[in-house]
Formats: sequence, C-alpha cells, structure tokens
Amino acid sequence: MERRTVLQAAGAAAGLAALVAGAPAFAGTPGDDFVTVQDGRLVRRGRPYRVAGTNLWYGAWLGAPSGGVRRRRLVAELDRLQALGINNLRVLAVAEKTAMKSAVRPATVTAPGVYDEDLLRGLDFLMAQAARRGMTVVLYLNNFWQWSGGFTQYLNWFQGTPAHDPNVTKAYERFMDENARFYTDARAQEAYREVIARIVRRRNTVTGTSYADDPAILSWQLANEPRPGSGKATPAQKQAYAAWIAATAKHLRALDGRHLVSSGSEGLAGSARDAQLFLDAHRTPDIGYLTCHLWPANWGWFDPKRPDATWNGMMDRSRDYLNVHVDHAKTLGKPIVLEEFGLNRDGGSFDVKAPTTARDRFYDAVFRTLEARAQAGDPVAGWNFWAWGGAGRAGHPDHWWRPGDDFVGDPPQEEQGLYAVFDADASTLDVIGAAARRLQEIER
Ligand code: IFL
Repeated sequence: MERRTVLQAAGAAAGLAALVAGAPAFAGTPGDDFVTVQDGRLVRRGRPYRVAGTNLWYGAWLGAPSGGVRRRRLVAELDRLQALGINNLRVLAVAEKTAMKSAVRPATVTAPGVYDEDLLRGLDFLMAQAARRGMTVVLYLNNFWQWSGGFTQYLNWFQGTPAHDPNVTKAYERFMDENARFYTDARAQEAYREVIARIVRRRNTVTGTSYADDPAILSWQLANEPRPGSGKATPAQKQAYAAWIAATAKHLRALDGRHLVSSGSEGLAGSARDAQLFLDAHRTPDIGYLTCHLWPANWGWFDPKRPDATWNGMMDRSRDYLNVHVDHAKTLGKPIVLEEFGLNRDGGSFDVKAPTTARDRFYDAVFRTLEARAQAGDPVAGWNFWAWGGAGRAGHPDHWWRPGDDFVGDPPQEEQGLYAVFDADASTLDVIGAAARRLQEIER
C-alpha cells in the first residue's frame, strides 16, 4: 500500500541480535496434511512445501450463496489458477462494515459480534473448492488498511473516532498513527479475538470440518500489512506493535496448535524501516514463518511513465529488498514467503488491453531472485503475486469499484486494473506458469 509515500531502500541492519530463542515447535510427521515448519522449511506430507500463490482476497465474496453466478466464476478461476500451477491463495477472512467510502461492501462483521452468514458461507465454499484442488489458503483476519474496514473500523466502534478514509483525506501518515492505537485498545482487542475464535472454531458448512481441523489452511495471518504506525513510529509504538504480534500469535496457537501463524507484515517497509523491529516482532516461536511484500511503484522506486529512467534503480532496490529479507529469515531460522508484489501496466494504464512489458520483466526478475536463493539452500518458501483479476473487469471508465461490480484483485481503494493480473494477460501468465514449475523443481 502507501502509494504516496516514498520509502528509502531498506538498509541491512548491522549488529543485529541474531540468536533465535528456539526453533519453532511446528514439526509434523510424514503423511501429515498440515503444513509445518522443520529446519527452517515449510513441509507438507513429509516433503518441502513451496508456495506458488496468488492473492485472491475476494474469494469469500465470490463464494457467497447470494452471489449466484459469482460462484461459477470462482470455480472457473480456481480451475484456471490450478492449471497455471498455483497451489496457494491468500484470502481475506473477514471485513468490517464501515462508513469509509473506499471499503468493500457488504462486510462480514456488520457490528461487533454480528456476522453476515452469507459471506461466511462464501468462505466455506472457497475453502472447500481450494482443498478439492489440493491448494492451501492463508487466511488473514484483519487489515491495517481501510479497504475492508480493519483497524480503523475497530477504533470507530470502540473509541468513537471517525472512520478516517485516507483516500479522501490524503493524510496517510496521520491515518497510520491513528490505526496504531488498535494494538493497545483493550476492547478492540477483545472484539478482534472474538472474531478470531469465531473463524477458528467455525464448522465449514460445505465440508463439515472445523477450520481448526482443516489442513488446507496454511496459516492464520494476524492482519494485512500491520504496521507499528507511520514511517516515524515511536519506540512506544514499536514496542506495542511487537507485543501485539507476540500476544496474538500466542493466543491463536493456544486456540489452534495445528496451524502455523504468520503476521502479514510487508517487512522493512512496514516496520518503519527498522530491521531490529522486524526481527524482534517475528522472533516469537508462535510465528511460524516470515512474510514480506514488494511494491516498487508505491514506494517511489519506479515511475511507469518513465520506465527507462527508473528501471535499473528500481531493480537494484528490489533485489536488495528481497535479499535482505531472506537474510533476516536465515537469522531467525524461519522460512519466508514474498506474499505480495506487483507493478503497473505499461504507462501506468489500468486498461486490460494495455501491454505489461515492464510488469512481465519485473515478475520474472523477482521469481529468479527468489529461486537463486532457494537453490542456494536459503529459506525461501515461495511467493504470492498480487493479485488475481482473472475474468473480472473494471465496471466503469474511471476504473473505480462500486458495490455490485466485478472484483478484480485491486481493492476498492485503488483503481481496478492497477496491479491485477487478468486472464487475458497471456505474457504475464506465461511468466507465472514457468516460475511455478521451476519453483517446484528446486530440490533443496
Ligand atoms: O492494494 C494494496 C493492498 O492494500 C496491499 N498492499 C499493496 C496493494 C497494492 O497497492 O495489501
């Protein structure tokens, strides 16, 4: 996120406390369908498990019984993804109902303790369809950003603060600092944990299996892109953030000890560029693996209107960002997944007909950088590109989503077509398909 903020290249942190408190206790047995962590690797059914994934945050919305034909679209999308070699989906489990203009509608939690069963059944359907295809799913349970209500809406409920939509105010730094209050608001935390328990203990209405017993869940994820505050987060904010990750991960593991827990962090870009914070926040043995996200245009490293002038610098910073995070994963002795990355269509167009020359090159370079580290035996567990747009199409010439329009992967706070990969993007699909095959061929 944060398209309007320029982040500097993240520097490697010198003198980091490198010791891990202890290897995560997630060992599984051969034949075990649950994904576990062994010796710094994801493992499933006794073999290394590598994530060749996409982001499909709106899966529950497509699966909802009230959506009618949307279910058919979901089934077709999953078939397409499976044929492409995709084995993992990163999905939003719940959205909170909010007055913010750039948030998705309808929402799962319509008021504290009140749930939209239609969307929960949509999630059930998605989970059943993913499992049927042998795919795993990362379910995130909250959002730092406004597009699903998220932290902002919890604060509106429990502190009475206005539901600040930064798309309207453009005050992103203020928005981030306000949202950091979520970590220390006791009533918001209680409500959030109620939601967590509701999902973890839910019995899937399609499969009859409880979510806690469903091996198709790769991990419970605390939130999408949680941050300690703005880029200038204070020591107290950082402390609250790291404490929240540790406490929530521990809580989740106590509720459901069979599934991994991940944070949903962007990495350094979401840690106020503080490598020590990133490491400390993920040191707890209750966090099974690390995550990072890579957004060169959002961070001001790339200008789609000046691709030639900005390409080399962008690629240097991107490779560095990836390598630094793999190094951090090594330091903590945990696997890492690059679970979001993307780049604009040529010229910054949102039009599905615009070429994707730079995006294709970027995807390929990202895949190859990760593969090289995986080949070298480093703890790269895979990737999820952002995002699957599939057969969806923007509903309006201004490319802004309105309720009832197709979902295309770009959430409602961004233009439809900004980063989505459509089923018509043949060259990008070729790059992704080839990378998925190469990833599964890595022997180490
Ligand atoms: O849409 C954004 C999403 O909120 C996110 N990260 C970056 C995406 C693209 O800007 O999680």
